[in-house]
Amino acid sequence: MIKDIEFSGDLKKKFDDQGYLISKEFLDKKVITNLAYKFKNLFCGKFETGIEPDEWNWRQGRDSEDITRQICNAWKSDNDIKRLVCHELLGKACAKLMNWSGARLLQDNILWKPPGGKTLAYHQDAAYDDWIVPQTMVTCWMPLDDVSKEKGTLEFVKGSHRWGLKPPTGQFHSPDDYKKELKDLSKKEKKKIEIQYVEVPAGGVSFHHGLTWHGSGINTSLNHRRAVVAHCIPSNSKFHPSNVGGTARIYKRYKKLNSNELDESFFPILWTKEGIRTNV
Ligand SMILES: O=C(O)CCC(=O)C(=O)O
Repeated sequence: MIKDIEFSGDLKKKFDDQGYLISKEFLDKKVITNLAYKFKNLFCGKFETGIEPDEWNWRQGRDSEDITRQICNAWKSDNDIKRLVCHELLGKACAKLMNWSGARLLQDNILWKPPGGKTLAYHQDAAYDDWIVPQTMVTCWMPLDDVSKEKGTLEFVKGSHRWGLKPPTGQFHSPDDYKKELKDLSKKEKKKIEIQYVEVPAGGVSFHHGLTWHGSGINTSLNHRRAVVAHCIPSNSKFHPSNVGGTARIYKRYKKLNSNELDESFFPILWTKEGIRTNV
């Protein structure tokens, strides 16, 4: 289903230096076709498990056609998405890149940018998980279509994972200037911006560090741009005992009474070096 990428010294060093890694081959062709078909059902509200995803930011018939469509935690609603985002090799890749002893799924996203589909603002993923200790993350981004700059592919700022963590501000979905926060920051802190576009065939992959600045522009092509995303955290992460702002309002629903432990039913362990894994 997915390729076991060996993170040899060179690839690992590249990730450490750049804050991201891009590869042309990750998903099997069969998986791509099937998941692309599943996207339609999910955004129409047809959930094969009968369970609604945690966030559902675009609905067929309700929202404007040119918005980038997003669902968070589609794995709870669809078994094929679950098989992918909970895959052991995906967890292993994330853990190895981040020098963790294991990886757990914090959340998935499915993203569908239609022709003309609007921007997603530059941000750092780890800025959104201040309700987790340690506040860190790595993201595995898996396009189901060939992606390029003109399709509004994902883009990274090289080396920006060394700039420190900034709390999120501004509008995430469809801002007019999706680079505004990045430009403000680089001006204030005199940072050099070197952008890398993820340009790979369908079934490729990119991994990025939770501190890496990234975003995406308008899809100016006539074709759709779909991606499945897995956001992972260390397997031994806990809930922050007190932080409740932002997305914690949604995800702290899953906090047990008198415990900061993350429940595997909602935050499954994908891989650990001791061979521990949630039976999803
Ligand atoms: O696909 C995109 O345009 C944005 C994805 C993203 O922000 C992420 O995967 O962290």
